[in-house]
Amino acid sequence: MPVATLLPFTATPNRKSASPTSFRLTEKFILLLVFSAFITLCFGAIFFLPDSSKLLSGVFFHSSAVETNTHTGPDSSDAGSAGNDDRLLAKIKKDHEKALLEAKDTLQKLPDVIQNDILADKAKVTKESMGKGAKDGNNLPFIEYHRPPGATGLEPQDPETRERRAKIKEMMKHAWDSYKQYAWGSNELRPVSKHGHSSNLFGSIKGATIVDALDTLYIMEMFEEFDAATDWVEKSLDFNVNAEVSVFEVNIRFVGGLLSAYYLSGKEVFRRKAVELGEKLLPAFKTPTGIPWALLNLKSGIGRNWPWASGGSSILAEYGTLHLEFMHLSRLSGNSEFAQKVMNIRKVLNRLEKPQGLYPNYLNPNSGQWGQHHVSVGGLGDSFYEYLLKAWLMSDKTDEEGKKMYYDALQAIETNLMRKSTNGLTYIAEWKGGLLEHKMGHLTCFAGGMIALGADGAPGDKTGHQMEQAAEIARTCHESYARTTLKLGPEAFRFDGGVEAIATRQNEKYFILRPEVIETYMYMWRFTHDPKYREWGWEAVQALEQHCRVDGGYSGIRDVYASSPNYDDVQQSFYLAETLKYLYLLFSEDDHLPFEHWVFNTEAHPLELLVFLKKE
Ligand code: DMJ
Repeated sequence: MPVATLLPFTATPNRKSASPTSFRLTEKFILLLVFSAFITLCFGAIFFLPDSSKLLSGVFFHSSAVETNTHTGPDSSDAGSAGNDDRLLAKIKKDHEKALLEAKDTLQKLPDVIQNDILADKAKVTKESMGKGAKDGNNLPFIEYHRPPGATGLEPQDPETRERRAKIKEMMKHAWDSYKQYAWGSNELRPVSKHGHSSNLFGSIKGATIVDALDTLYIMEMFEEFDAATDWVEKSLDFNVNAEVSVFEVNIRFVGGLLSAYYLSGKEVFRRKAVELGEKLLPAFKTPTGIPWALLNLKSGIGRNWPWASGGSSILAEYGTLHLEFMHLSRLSGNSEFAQKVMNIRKVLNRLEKPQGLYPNYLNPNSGQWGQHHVSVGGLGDSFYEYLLKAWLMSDKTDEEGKKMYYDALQAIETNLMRKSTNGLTYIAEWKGGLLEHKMGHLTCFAGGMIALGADGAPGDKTGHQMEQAAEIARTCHESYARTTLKLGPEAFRFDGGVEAIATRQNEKYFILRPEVIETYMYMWRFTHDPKYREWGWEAVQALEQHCRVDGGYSGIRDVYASSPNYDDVQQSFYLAETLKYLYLLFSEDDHLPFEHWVFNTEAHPLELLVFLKKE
């Protein structure tokens, strides 16, 4: 068919040749109009094709859901796919509108609200995934770990201090290596007979020395040893035991040790283990008053008190020394029960009448009444006072109740228990039903450090006065060492019968590597920088080396007045947790575990101030 028949309006019958150039102008114009109308029609038709939405969605919203539905769904027949595509397109449109609205909302929020939302979402995801995969059932919330300041310290500038600090690290190495060699996995080491030892305080829980020493290894940068200890905790630390433990001892050494190891290293295993153990201790609070039992069977959850404690009483220094650890457990587990339990202890105490403002050491958990009126800042009472002050400091000074209880108690102690000897030594006596026993325990010597730590916040301009008291207690405790033959302090010393700062009873002459005197030197050094505190600490180091160091570690001694040591054959776990740590810090710079960021639990385990943990 000739082209001309197809173009009726442009063809001219009389023309021999039909070349396009020979068209007239109007014909050209009409041809152009028809052609452009055709092109427009074709282009427009693309948008009416049934598959156009698919084409567009493929380009702009690559979605697997779209692909799945369009290719494999039950509606994939030609007839159904158009309707399906429309539904998908509508859904995509709706999702995008929702996302836009959410983005708009988010942009209107304050940055920390946005951050909190993100953290809550993360926590939810972690919790869900842990719920699926956790082995030990601890569903812990997500916590972003920040490396805290002063976890390790710089070398001291002064060469002598540097050398002394290095010596203390060598002592730690000897204590640790000996434990590792002869008693690995046991609670403590028998350094003379060279085997393991366990007191009944920990039931059949094992590894007290490992857990107690973790943070000391870390701050001394003994990382190889720290890793070996971590590995043991991961694989062998087991709280699923059918045994009775001391709630207080397990809390201060195990829970405290694990918490510090977590804060220093950020390793989740320590947080998990601390919370797991904390949960196992909770049944101890099942008493009519909520004042916990001293002893608890970890399997049955049955508690009881020491048979010797006044009429079945719980003990002030035990139930009063859970606060710091339990506040941290609530923080790290997201379970407020821990905090509620220890806050309730305060409630019970605040309802009670206190004789002369003093806290008796015994309290019956059934009746909520005091037992025997024995008051002491040493054994049975000591760390209760310490935890009131430290709870206030740890709360960034917001815990006004803790603050008031501490300073009121200290005032009552000053009035009723603190005395000066004939030759001017300040000491803290014990109070029995209104009568003073002029005896001071080695344990009481921690009070110098505590009073110095609290002096800055003392009400009524008493800061200077309390610093003087702290310095005097440090001097008295130093005298208790200086007046012995072996230059190590006795368990208790007296100020009666013509003696001052000397043990007079045979059963008070022993030294079991306790830390309290050195602890006070460390605090006094930090607050005053008086070189005598480092000198006194160094005297103790020399005595420890000379009389307590043996081939298989360090041993306590039975009589500090004897001419040569008679070993008790126990290397206490607190020697590594406290004594050596406080010595190391005494010869370190102040920015190593700075007080602005850390408080030490009563076993010298550093815990961060809670305010720094809120920042995530
Ligand atoms: C430690 O376990 C703790 O310091 C506790 O508060 C009292 N005594 C020992 C060390 O002497």
